[in-house]
Amino acid sequence: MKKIAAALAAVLVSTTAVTAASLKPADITIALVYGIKGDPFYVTMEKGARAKAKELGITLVADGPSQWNPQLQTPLIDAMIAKKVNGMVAVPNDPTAMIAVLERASQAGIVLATADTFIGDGDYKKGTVTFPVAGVSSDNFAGGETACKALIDGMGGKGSLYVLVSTPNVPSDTLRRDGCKAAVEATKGAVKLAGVDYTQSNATTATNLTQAALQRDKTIGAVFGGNLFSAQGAAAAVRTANLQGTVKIASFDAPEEAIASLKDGLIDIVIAQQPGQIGAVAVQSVYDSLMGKTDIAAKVAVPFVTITRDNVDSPEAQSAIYKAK
Ligand code: T6T
Repeated sequence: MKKIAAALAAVLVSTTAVTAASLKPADITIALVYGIKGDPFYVTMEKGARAKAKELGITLVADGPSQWNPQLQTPLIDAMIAKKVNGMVAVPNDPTAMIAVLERASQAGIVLATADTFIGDGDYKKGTVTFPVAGVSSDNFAGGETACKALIDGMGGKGSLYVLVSTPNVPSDTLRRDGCKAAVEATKGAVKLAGVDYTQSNATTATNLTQAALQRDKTIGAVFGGNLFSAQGAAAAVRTANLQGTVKIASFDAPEEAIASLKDGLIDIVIAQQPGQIGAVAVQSVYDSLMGKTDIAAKVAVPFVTITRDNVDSPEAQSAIYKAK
C-alpha cells in the first residue's frame, strides 16, 4: 500500500511540475475577489493588480460584493471556480466563514493568495489554514498604534478616545483596534478608552454611533476611524456637532475626501495603506507559484504612509491617495 501511495505521489508531483512548466503567461487568468465594490481602497487595489497582470502578460478578472458580507462574497468565489481561473487573490470578508469556499477553490487546483486580510490565523506555513501560498497586507497593528499615538499627542496626553472599526472579527479591523488600544494603555490611565464600536463599513452607521458617543461622553477628545467608512462617518458627526478641531480624528485609509478634511482641519492624521502594491504583490505571488516557484514569502507586510498637514503635499503622500475610479 505504502509503495502504491509513494508511486502515486511521485506521479502527482511530476504532473504538477509539468503543468507549472508548460503554463505560458497568455494562458493564465488570475481572479481578484476584493472586499467591497466601489470602495476606493479596492478600486486602487484592482488598479495595482491590473498593472501587475499587464506587466506579466496574464489576464485578470475582478469582482466583489456590494457590502462587506461573507454570504454575498461566497457565490462570487464559486463563480470564479466555475470560470476555471488558474489563480485567485481573495480579500476574505470573514476569517472563518470564507474558509470553506476558498478551500473549494484550492481543491479545484486554483492557486490562492489573500490580500488585505486573511483566513485562519494568517500563518499559512504552520497555522490553522495552510493552503494559500501567501498573505499580503498592511501592518495593521502598527498603523492603529501610530494613529492613536498621534491622537493622544493631539489631546495633550489626557481625555478619552473613541474607537470605530468595521467588524469585531476581521483581522485587518481587530489588529488596528488592538494597536490603538495598546497606545491608550501606554498612557497608564491618563487617556481612557471611551468605547469601541463596529460599523460594518457603513458610513451612516459610523455617523450615528459617533453622534451617540459624543452625546453620552463629553470627555471624548478624539476618534479613531479605523477604516475608510468609519472615519468618513465619524468626521460627518464631529462636523455636525460643531466640534471640528476640538475632537481630533484619525482616518485609517486615504480617500480624496479624507485628504480634503485633513487640509480643512477636520481630520488630523491619515494612515494611507498602499492597496495598489498589496494587489500587485499578491498577483505576483500567485503567478510565481503557478510558474513552479516554491520560495514564495508566505506573509508580506506592505508599508503604510502616515499623512499629516505637514507632509500632505509631498510626492510620497500625494501618490498614496486612493483612486475613486
Ligand atoms: O480599510 C480597508 C481595508 O483594509 C479593510 O479591510 C476594510 O475596509 C477598507 O476597505 C476601507 O473601507
